[in-house]
Amino acid sequence: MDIKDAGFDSKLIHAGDFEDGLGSAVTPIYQTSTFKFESAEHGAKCFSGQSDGFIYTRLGNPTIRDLERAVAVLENGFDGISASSGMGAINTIYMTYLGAGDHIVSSDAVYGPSRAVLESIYPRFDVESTFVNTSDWKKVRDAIKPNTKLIYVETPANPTMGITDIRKVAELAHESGIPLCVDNTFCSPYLQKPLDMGADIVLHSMTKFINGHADVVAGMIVTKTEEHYKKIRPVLTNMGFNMDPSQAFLVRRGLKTLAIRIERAQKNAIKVAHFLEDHPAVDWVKYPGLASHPQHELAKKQMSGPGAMISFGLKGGFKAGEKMMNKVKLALLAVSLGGIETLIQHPASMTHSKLSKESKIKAGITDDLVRLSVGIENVEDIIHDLDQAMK
Ligand code: LCS
Repeated sequence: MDIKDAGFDSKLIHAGDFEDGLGSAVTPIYQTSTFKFESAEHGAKCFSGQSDGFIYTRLGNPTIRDLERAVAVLENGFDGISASSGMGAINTIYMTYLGAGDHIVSSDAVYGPSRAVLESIYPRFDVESTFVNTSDWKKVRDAIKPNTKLIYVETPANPTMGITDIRKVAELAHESGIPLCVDNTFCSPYLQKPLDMGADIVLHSMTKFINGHADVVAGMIVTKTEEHYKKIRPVLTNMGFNMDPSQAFLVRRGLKTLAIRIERAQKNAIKVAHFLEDHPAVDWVKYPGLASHPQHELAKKQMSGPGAMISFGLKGGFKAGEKMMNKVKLALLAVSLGGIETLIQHPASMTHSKLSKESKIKAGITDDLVRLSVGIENVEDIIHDLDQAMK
């Protein structure tokens, strides 16, 4: 059976399997920096691309290739390119598509550093950025300029949980001949497949749901076509944003249980979101699974489930949120997300603290916003913990 024809859960277990001739049940860690060539001619053929043998781990390695092929199959893409971190993947995309005099249109609410680098580092290379609320596709249309070379969307957005219509924005991008890149970290391919909806590139911080165990930092890019793959891969390998084999091994192991982890975390998150919405101390809750979410209908259309990320604000504002975060006992007061443990954090002073006050306000990252990544503990315990902390 071709693994591409198998069900998603079967792909999670078997996609990418590397045949080493030893019958290994899982792809082992090939902890080697370099690979012996059979002959000088073979070495030359590996470098010219006439042979696909491994050369040097920065360029490729069996443990890493296994993971790249697996995530590419899960995203219905052409192939994957793994990175040292989510930021390694993101900067690879920026560097591939943006040069001096070019322009990018990006969601205004994205992971803090994804925006901060465009505001603080890329202007040095004469790259210009426009940040808009991509939940309103007309704002994307109006921001496109003759020198726009990339449209970059994060949906659901970190930390506002705003949702962007991937199909509509892909259509707009392609009318102007611009590639669309979607950061799919909050969903993983289990809940959302941007390439099937018209995106050209999808990327992940695999530190989050894909690995899922808060024990590794990693990134991945998957392209829809060979053309994009061939453009991106040499940028990543030559910049040295590559992954390490032991990192790849851990992520591949975590990936196998993605479906059951997300199912459980999501089931918990739905209950937690309703609990928060009904709680007298809570001012607002933003969760794609609640009818009160402004893009609830769109979320139902393009995501197969609402996920495990929730943002909310307390009636007492930042001071109350701060008190609550200091009182949780089960949840960890920590950044990152998408792991098996429940995490709580304050984006305005933590993950998004490097953005200017004005950028934060415009993007909806208000001071009262508390972000929750719901884990797979017993939901009664999560709710009890939040309740006692709010009291
Ligand atoms: N994209 C999204 C949506 C993210 O949430 C993150 C990290 C990244 C990219 C970057 O990935 P990394 O380099 O860390 O693997 N988000 C974090 C967060 O919200 N808290 O801590 C890290």
